[in-house]
Amino acid sequence: MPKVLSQEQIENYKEQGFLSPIDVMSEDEAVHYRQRFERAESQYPEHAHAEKRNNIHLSFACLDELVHHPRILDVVEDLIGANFSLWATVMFIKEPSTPHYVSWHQDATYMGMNKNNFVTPWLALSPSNRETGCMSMIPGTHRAAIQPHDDTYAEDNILTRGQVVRDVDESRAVDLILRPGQMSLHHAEIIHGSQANTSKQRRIGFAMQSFMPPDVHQVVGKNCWLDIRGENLRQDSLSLHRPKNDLDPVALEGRDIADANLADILYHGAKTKRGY
Ligand SMILES: O=C(O)CCC(=O)C(=O)O
Repeated sequence: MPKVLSQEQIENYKEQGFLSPIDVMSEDEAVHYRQRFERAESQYPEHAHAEKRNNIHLSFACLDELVHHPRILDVVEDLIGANFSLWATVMFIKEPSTPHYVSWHQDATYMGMNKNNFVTPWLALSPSNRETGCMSMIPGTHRAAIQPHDDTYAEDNILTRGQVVRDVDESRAVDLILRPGQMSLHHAEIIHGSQANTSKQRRIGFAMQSFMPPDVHQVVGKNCWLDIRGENLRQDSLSLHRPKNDLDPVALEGRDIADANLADILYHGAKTKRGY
């Protein structure tokens, strides 16, 4: 029996490869989280910037709360079952009137897992729409194999390698419009991307990338995990500790290791490595 989603929503996710919008919290509550995050960001800028955007939930308590938000976890459970761990997070911020974009890609391409039945919730902490540069999905593309990606390293492309799938039928793209406090969820293999932020406000999206069931294992490189729901999930690898407060030294130590491991995975075999 699903906890939050209807059977129809679950079927839609399986069919389309994404689900959106899902209400997580009120707009007021989201503004509150945004304020807490932006306070921490300006107080500790060395822990949160464009090149220090991965695993940020290990630095700041407000983001740790979000990756444990019961409503998000209940929706994840409806999609992938009751046992899962968190692989990483990415804070995707597009500053006002900036050219940064995300090219068409499939997340799983460089994540190095044995199978790709996992899911990424993307929580909006600001309005996410065409003007601010929301994500767009190509429905059903998660059901085909991983497509060839060209690593462009294009300057304004905020993906690690600037990787892109060519010849995408953009006429089929669906924009995921979210108010603060809503999330979308997407499958590891769906083709998606996002355009530049042409508005006068920040676009802040917190990607919990990704929640994975216990039968998903790292086969390229090694990673650390934060166990989220279920028991004895990841005995074969380093488990991370939750921050008790901002910049909790034990959690931070885990972040340093997790960030380094993640970079080794995402740039495995690459000729060039960027700072994010
Ligand atoms: O935030 C964006 O615009 C893109 C995020 C993305 O590609 C992802 O979460 O997988």
